[in-house]
Amino acid sequence: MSEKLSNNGQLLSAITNSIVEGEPDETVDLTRQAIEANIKPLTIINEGLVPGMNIVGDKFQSGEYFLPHLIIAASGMQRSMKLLEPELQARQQAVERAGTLVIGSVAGDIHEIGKSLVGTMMSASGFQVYDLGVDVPTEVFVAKIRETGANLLGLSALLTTTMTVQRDVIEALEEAGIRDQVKVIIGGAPVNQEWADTIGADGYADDAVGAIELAKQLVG
Ligand code: B1M
Repeated sequence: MSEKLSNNGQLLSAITNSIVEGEPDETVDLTRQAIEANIKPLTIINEGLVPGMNIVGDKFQSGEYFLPHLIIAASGMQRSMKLLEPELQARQQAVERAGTLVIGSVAGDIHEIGKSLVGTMMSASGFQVYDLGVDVPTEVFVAKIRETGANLLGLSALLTTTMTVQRDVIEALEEAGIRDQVKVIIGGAPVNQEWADTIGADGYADDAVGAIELAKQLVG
């Protein structure tokens, strides 16, 4: 159990350090303290948890950390997200259904946290959300759009090797004759607006807040 930290900045830095040091129990405990200290959930995510994940990613890339470090860091963040999701939901005002979103991480990609954050925030902003999870086969996206009549599709890809699958999904929508019925939003660390333009997506968002703004522009 971590000692109680009173200062908000210290608390956020301690959350970051607990992720980097691979102490998931500590991460959860500090997240709980941050919620009790009335720090906004998005601040806890963006200034506490995500910087930690980025440092872990950099250390993995430089060879200092290995796969188990990524897995432990992700478990701390995911457990904290479970505490933060109701807080995120509670702080958004209930609004009229803005649209229906099908979202998932594309085939071959098991990165879950960013995709789930986008799904939660969209749901809290009034969208009906069908989260298909990770490593979603292309045909499952197409089938879910048909089944639900969703007007938005969100495709997350965290790897340079899976970002090309976002294009495959758009091509599959075209082949199925339903490309015109749905706006496609893409996101994830290796993608950008240029990639969205290249593959004919309707838009790219850098983060969850950007995804909500974009979705509202596209179907609001
Ligand atoms: Co992986 N991984 N990983 N990983 N991992 C990265 C992505 C990497 C950048 C690390 C690095 O080398 N620096 C690197 C990718 C390099 C590349 O291709 N460019 C990498 C690698 C190489 C791998 C493996 C290949 C490692 C291996 O096996 N040798 C492997 C691949 C597995 C697979 O998918 N097939 C792998 C595995 C894993 C774990 C399973 C261990 C774990 C994921 C656990 C889980 O999700 N349950 C993991 C983790 C944790 C990471 C890092 C460290 C953190 C990712 C994360 O959760 N970030 C990551 C490094 C990094 O990102 N700095 C890394 C926090 C999250 C809130 O941010 O997901 O970016 P993010 O989402 C953001 C935005 O991107 C955006 O909004 C979100 C909120 O702000 N966004 C969207 C995301 N989706 C969106 C969709 C939208 C809009 C916005 O609209 C639809």
